[in-house]
Amino acid sequence: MSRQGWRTRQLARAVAGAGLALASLAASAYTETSGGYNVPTGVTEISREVHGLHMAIFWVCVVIGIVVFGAMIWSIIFHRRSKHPKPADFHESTTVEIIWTAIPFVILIAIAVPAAATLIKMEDTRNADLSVKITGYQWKWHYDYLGENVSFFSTLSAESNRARQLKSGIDVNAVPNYLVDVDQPLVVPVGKKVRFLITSNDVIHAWWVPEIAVKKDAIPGYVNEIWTRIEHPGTYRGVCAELCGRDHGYMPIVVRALPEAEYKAWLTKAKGGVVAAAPAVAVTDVPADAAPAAAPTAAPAPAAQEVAAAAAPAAAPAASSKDDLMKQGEAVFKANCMACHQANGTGLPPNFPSLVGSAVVKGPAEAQIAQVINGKNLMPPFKQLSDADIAAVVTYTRNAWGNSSGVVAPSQVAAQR
Ligand code: HEC
Ligand SMILES: [Cu+2]
Repeated sequence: MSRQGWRTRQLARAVAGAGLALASLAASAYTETSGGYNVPTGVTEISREVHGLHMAIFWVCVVIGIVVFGAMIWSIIFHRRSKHPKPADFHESTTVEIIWTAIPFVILIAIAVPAAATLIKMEDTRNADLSVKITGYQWKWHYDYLGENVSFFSTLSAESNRARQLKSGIDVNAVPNYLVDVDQPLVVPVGKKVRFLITSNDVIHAWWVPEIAVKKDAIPGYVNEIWTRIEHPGTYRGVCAELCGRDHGYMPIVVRALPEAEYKAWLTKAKGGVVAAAPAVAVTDVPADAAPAAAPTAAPAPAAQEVAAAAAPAAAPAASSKDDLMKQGEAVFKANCMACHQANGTGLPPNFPSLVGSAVVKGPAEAQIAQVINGKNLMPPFKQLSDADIAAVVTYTRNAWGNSSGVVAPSQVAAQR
């Protein structure tokens, strides 16, 4: 076989390989609702419309691309200098100028009409069945079910948070839903119109969940509105879509859509303050992918609560309020402090000090409260937590792991704001 023939075959093989790779890429883009390379079709009327618009405009662009590049390539080949050494010399053709203004104009109008119709639909937040206020924080989300007296923070799941630490030694591929899992998902009912009021407490964030085609900026001092009506029970994940500082990549969003009855049950529990139990109620009707993620986060909270409740019934009022503070404080600690100070309080020295026997923890409560409210060096401020949560977490750190430095009341925190 000649060297030339061998080269040609190698080339043909490479081209065929690349073609196959492209074809499978295209196939994955079209078959998956998400996780592919295309905009997902999603699970709402709006998300399907957005997908349809995206595809229609994509094909318009493909046709324009073929026509424009075709004309260019044709001119380059058939009017090259060796064929036409003396170029044609013409200008100011009114007909051509009208045509190349009119055609793009018609194309733009043809695109704008359906796009505007969908945009108007997205903006129509009237007659919502429920409203949830979403507030962006550096770096977590807060959900407030308006009029229901249910509100909570949603932060990166403990597993992801541990794995993401520098030199954590954890294989992130082994962490389910790495960086797109949270401790407490936003729970909404299926088939109901849910209005979102989106704002921020600090810098600009953006609340983005591709499968429901909701992406809105969260801007301090403004309230943006948008809505969704999810058709299928399931777990839908998203992320903050506005560069918002150091941990921008670590404030994911999880929306769990439940059948109405299960949502009601969850809401009733949440009103009793047991928000962490959400996934436990949910697992029955959500797709299989949600179950493994739900189990580890869901299990410890109710169990811990039951144990604590069982252990405490006969305690005196003062002692029981300390127990309550410790119990609440542990939950607040796990959600906000554990990544740096570790579950057992020993921290990750030298950067993140141990709280076991720490001088600050043993010292006056005022100094420790001030440090938690305002932060210090690498420790971020936690002023967004309620007085009760700060009192609880300070009490917890002062009395867990062999520490014993007394109880802090919410009123002390309020006085130091
Ligand atoms: C992003 C990591 C981080 C998080 C999250 C964090 N801390 Fe800290 N914490 C630090 C760092 C760093 C210091 C040391 C600050 C300094 O003195 O420069 C510190 C110091 C402390 C100290 C004083 C310890 C000592 O001996 O100096 C206490 C008490 C404390 N943190 C409590 C908390 C509590 C309570 C929370 C949760 C509400 C929390 N921290 C969350 C990083 C963190
Ligand atoms: Cu953000």
